[in-house]
Amino acid sequence: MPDVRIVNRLDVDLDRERAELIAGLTASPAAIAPKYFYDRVGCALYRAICELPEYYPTRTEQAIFLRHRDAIADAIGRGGQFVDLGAGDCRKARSWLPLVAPSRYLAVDIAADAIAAALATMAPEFPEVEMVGIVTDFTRGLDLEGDLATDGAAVPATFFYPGSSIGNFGPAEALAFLAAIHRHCRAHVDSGLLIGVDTRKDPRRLAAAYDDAVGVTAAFNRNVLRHVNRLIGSDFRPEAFAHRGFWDEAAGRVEMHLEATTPQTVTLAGKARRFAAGERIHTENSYKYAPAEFASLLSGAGFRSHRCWQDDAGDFAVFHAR
Ligand code: AVJ
Repeated sequence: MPDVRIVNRLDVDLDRERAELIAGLTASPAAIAPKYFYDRVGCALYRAICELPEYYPTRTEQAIFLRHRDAIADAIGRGGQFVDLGAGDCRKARSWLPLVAPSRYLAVDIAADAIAAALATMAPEFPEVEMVGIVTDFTRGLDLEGDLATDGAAVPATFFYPGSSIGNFGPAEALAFLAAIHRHCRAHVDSGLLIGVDTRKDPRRLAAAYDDAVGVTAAFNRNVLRHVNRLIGSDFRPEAFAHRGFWDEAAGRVEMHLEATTPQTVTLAGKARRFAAGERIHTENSYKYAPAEFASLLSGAGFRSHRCWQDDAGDFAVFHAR
């Protein structure tokens, strides 16, 4: 059996997670952090979203990766450690491993089941790669220093953050997160960041990508309430909330909300929480950046140089920064 190790750091935080969820739902406006989308059903619905005609980011990023794979692989270099932030089913990283040939692969994600299953199938395919899974919520702060290998000297690391997941952070938090990655890169010479970023574009396309015609995104959004019910023992009725997904030009972000369709009372931690008809729970922000805007975020975070690859339409951007 090849070497797979899973470190779970999430269990210790369960009480704090529950307290934060309850506080967010009691507040007005109410909010749920987007990390709660990804229970088993949520992961399956997100995979379905990625197949939707309206949801261009995944397939556009994939096309950029395919078209520029040699140039990107050259920028990354071979060997070292490949750190997959938000690895999920590890599908995206899997296609890079043969090109990048790392000595270690670190899959970091909040979804324990997903990375355990993925690493178990990947390990025999890459017997020469040490496989490590780290179950943690890195949106709270990225601290992987103890997990990165040092062979006497620091081993270079490539941080892989695809899919425009960076869009869930606001610009200030994104800057802080990128700066944390940059600090890791500085501590390990020859390290870098490979990141996918969704770009600003026609507002109608942005809105459609988050409010698709067959309602997969609506199901994904509503499903968060079932997950929350299991986590805190609340009694939300997902069917009593309508999906809202829209582009806010001034804020430069897509917002998703769940809107109560009727006045209703939910029991939360033993207390009644009233929702008026039309009252919303904010579930996600998805920021979009012009490539130049994101490039200045990278330099603000301390990265001295970067390369950028895009599709012909400019719908998505892939950056390698060091
Ligand atoms: C996984 C955060 C990149 O913001 O586009 C997809 C999640 N939400 N449809 C995104 C999502 C609704 C997705 N990210």
